[in-house]
Amino acid sequence: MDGLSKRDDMIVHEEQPYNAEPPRAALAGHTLTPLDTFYCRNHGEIPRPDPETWRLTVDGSVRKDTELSLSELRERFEQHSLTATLQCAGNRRAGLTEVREIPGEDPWGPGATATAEWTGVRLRDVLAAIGVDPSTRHIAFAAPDISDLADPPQHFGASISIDKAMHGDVLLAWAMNGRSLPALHGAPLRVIVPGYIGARSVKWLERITARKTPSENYFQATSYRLLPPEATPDKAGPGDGLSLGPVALNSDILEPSDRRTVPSGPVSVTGYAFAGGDREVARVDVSVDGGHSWQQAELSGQPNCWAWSHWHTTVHLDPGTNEIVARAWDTCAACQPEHPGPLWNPKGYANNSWARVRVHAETPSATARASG
Ligand SMILES: Nc1nc2c(c(=O)[nH]1)N[C@H]1C(S)=C(S)[C@@H](COP(=O)(O)O)O[C@H]1N2
Ligand SMILES: [Mo]
Repeated sequence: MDGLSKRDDMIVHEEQPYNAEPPRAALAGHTLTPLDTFYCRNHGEIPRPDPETWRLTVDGSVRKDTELSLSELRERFEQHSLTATLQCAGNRRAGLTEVREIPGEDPWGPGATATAEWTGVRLRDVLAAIGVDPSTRHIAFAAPDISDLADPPQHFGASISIDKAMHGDVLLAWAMNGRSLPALHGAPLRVIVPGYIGARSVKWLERITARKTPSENYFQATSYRLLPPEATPDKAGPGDGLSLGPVALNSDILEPSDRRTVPSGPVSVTGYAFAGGDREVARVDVSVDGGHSWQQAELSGQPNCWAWSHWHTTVHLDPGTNEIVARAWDTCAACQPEHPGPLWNPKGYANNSWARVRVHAETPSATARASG
């Protein structure tokens, strides 16, 4: 698919447009997610701009409207690489769907997040070279893919504040894990807004606009906003609810998988934790008694504040059904909330409740008999 095939065991939420996440265990063991395992979130048909004729337009409150080709971007600006985690606002929505149904939204599991090393140029350098008016408060991004979630259908877009845009780690990226960006992930150029919900990292970027107000695009003004539980999404209009930007502290368990049978006794547990924003993961606790007692997991360490940390510990499981739970703490000493219930919202965003998997532990002899 588009010169990039995804692994066979992807959990496909939609074929058209392609929306898929890997099974949780596939994310375990690597800080950088292999390209065939990286989740994919699309709202319209995948565009295929011709990199030769493609141009990036920079307009709005700038000194002079400017068009840049890929080679001009490469030649005029210093190249910058950065490891950053992308996390969809709908990551772990399935936990909210269990609380109450969420019509029209796919029940994403914990795999709508992944990490890559992105290479490109700094948005800041491009804006500085073109000259942005001091009245500018927001930088908007636009892409050519059309989504019929908006009525009438609209192209995908987003915006971030000028302060975030001027952070040297916001990238216009053409490469991912050392390979040119696959079509599915936004070739020839995408934005990477580290620490923010994935929706702000606009793929197939074709226009950057300096503005006094946030983008009026459906995906900035209406969607990707957290509505109060009693709101009806169909009736929500531009500006309703909370705009989502920095990701909230989150974690999940990657191994063992949910509903797996494991030998009783010592069982290795791994997972990821992502602090979001520019915070870092400070600690991860794991419990096998519903949170009465906890043990601390070993953190692999984050490459930087924009990336997840993997973690690992060994728990002791008695024969029978066990629930393993995990919770992360960040450098603000914030902890994940225990239950998804109070977090429920009509579009199913930002579920960062404790991670839980249920596993069945069998005495090793029973397991050997079963598999022998
Ligand atoms: N042009 C465009 N950019 C987009 C999207 C999209 O549908 N169209 N989806 C966004 C969302 S919601 C997420 S979570 C990330 C997913 O990036 P990925 O598909 O490369 O994993 O892309 C973002 N950028
Ligand atoms: Mo997303």
